[in-house]
Amino acid sequence: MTEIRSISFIAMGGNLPSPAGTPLETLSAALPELARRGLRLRAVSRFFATPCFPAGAGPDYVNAVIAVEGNIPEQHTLSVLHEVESLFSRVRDQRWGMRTLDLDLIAVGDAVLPDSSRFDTWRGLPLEAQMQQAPGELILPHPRLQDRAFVLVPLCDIAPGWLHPVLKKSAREMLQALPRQDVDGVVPL
Ligand code: A4P
Ligand code: MG
Repeated sequence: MTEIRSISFIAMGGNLPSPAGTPLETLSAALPELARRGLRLRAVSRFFATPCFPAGAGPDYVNAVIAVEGNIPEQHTLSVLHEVESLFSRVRDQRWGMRTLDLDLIAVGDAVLPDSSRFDTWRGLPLEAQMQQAPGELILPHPRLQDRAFVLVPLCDIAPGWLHPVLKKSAREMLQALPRQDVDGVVPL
């Protein structure tokens, strides 16, 4: 049976225009679409301009993080995210390629999925392999959240005290561990 968990965090990102407009307009337009599909938005971070990672691989992104409340199974949430990505013309061609809208599940309560050993495998994957391989199953928490200022800065906007269930560090502590220049590159819009 799928366990029920009550707070989820979703990271939003985009660096290409969509039919809704600029990345900022696309992310804004995605919020009511998520709500219309039953996700109860409890908090929305500010929107940030962030340098593309890897550097030089495309235009700057707009990123944000939202908190969603409710007892929705994570597979259902993921399918809602994919549906809303397609609504804004997301085409999956290149892994880590440019995109109109990327919606990633960052965490669902303190769930570790599919289990802690497979989570560790994905988290420990060298950068080269991460850029080639996409997991066929849901990995939670998102295996790269602790490395990314473009996730942690917005997350700290709405939930600085959220505790990573494996690393046992708060969002604020993970952010403080990042290089200063990564954090300074994330600029509120
Ligand atoms: N999947 C497994 N776990 C998850 C999860 N926790 N959340 C599966 C979402 N999806 C998850 O995802 C690939 C597969 O992972 C899916 O089948 C899903 O079921 P995808 O969204 O199709 O592929 P992707 O977007 O290329 O991969 P991913 O992992 O979302 O990419 P990243 O790592 O998020 O990188 N630079 C800046 N500044 N800002 C950004 O937002 N984003 C990326 C994308 C690169 N550079 C960026 C940004
Ligand atoms: Mg994604």
